[in-house]
Amino acid sequence: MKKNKELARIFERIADALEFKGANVFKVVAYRKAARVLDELTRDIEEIHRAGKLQELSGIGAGIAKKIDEYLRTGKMKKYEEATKDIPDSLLDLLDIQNLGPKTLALANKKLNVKNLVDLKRVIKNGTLAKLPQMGEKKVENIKKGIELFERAHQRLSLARAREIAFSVVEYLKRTVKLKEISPAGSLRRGRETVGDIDILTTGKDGARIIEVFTSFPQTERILAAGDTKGSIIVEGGVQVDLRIVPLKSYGSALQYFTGSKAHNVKLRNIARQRGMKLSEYGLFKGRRMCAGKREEDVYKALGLDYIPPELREDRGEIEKAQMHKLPRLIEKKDIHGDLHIHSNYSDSNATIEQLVRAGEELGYEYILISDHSVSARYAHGLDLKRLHKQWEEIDRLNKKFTRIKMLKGLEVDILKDGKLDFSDEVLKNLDLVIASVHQGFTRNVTERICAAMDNPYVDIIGHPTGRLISSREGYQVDIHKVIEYAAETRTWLELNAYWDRLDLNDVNLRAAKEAGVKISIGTDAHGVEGLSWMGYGITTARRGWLEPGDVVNTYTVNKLLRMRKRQR
Ligand code: DGT
Ligand code: CA
Ligand code: CA
Ligand code: ZN
Repeated sequence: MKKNKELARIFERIADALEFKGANVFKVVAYRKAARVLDELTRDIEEIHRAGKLQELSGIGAGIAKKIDEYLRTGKMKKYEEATKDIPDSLLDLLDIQNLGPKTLALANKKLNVKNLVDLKRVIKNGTLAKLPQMGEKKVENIKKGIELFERAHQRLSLARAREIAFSVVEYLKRTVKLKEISPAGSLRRGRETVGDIDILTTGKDGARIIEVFTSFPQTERILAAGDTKGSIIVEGGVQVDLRIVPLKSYGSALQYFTGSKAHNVKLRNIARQRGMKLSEYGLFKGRRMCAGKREEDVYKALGLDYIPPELREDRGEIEKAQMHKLPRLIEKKDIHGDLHIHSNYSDSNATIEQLVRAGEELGYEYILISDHSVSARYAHGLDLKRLHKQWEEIDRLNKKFTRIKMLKGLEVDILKDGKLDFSDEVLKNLDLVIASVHQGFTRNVTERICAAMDNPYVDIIGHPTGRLISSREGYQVDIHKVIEYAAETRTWLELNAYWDRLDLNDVNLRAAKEAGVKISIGTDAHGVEGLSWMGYGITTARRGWLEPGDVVNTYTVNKLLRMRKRQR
């Protein structure tokens, strides 16, 4: 039934796009209707197509039938490509906002360059939307209400928050009832940067009792469902947590199923079918015989696959690699020798260098890079040459005191609006490692400026290369593929900034960087001692980007790290 949903979505998008462009209402209505018919259809559209009976469906006329046929044969639909060309998805998404019609949106796009939700909120706040012809305060007020609803429906949690909530629920359950096995599942277990709802899986005899305990979790705001095998609650801040209870003999297959992703599961089920087996959350079966179910590893094994770590389960080629026994050996926490992006109270952090080095030592690190902001980052109390020298003295002094860990002298220099850096090479060459980052002029030739910075032999790392903030900012106007290419050419390292609201580069870009032969440097961008613990989000994201120890410079010893710098070669 996968194609039913795909086609419904495509027709919905065509309708959105046509509406946005101000097309004839009847056409728009016809596409919306086709979308609804497909969405609600209980039979598989592929079967109906094979039987040549598309036009017998009520609500599907000859024109639409032809398009369905085109899509099912070729995997493409010309009309869709035509209609949505030049209109970004982020813009069409906004049509789901109540009280914001396509005409208004088109006008806001044309006159105020609104392309996404962030833009829309900006033009509401600065009053320019209200000043458009036929708008006014009242209408804008209604749109604002629509945005609130839209956000509530589309809200996703940060990975950090989701981990925190899941951890406290799991600890509470373990403390309160006896459980054999318990684990988070879903997107949280796969380590996605944002999580829609939290899924937890457990085993246990007395299901009703476990659910009762679950729904009495102290931070519960509302109970959505409470049965013998499934419970669903809303906790503080409107976050949904689902708990499922399965028999021990099905724990592995259920964990596999509820970890997802959906696309990964679909492919896995097909492989089972090809082998004459049936895979579900209850187990892997051949006829009535259960081939695997208790352990997740066994499910993969019985399908002829190597075990696939949850972070890879996105149907991005991991199943094919597992068949060929060619999965990457993903990086782990224990491979990391140090943190390569840390701020101290010399710029905008509240931690002293001594506190930071103690924290690094506690984590078992061999080195940490002290990388404060440079002089032009005034908002962050950036360092001028005099204070930089003072910091070096302190680092030298502490390096004598702490012998198990080495503090490296670094700096996060600003890439200025003209592509220059705010310290000369004469200064930079005395540093162990230099990070260069964009903190200003987000729309001004960012790609060129970053490439110019990479030309500098003393710039080792480009910090947070796209500049996005997951919760609130799309990032600079940067051609990340050009940046990756040029990083490979100049042998500059790109950062994986592990701060949970950045995770920049993201999983997809990390993989592209790896394939281009670019080395990755992971830094927490800690602005306090607690920040050092964000390394875990970095590792998870690195794993989602298929990174192996050899792809990440934090796995080097301090000597190798310094030897591998651009300037040594
Ligand atoms: P989220 O919550 O939006 O961040 O994403 P997930 O992946 O956690 O999705 P969710 O919570 O809807 O479902 C959890 C997992 O359960 C999902 O990754 C795969 C599995 N699952 C749920 N519904 C279906 C389904 O209809 N078909 C298949 N094959 N798997 C499903
Ligand atoms: Ca989920
Ligand atoms: Ca769920
Ligand atoms: Zn920065």
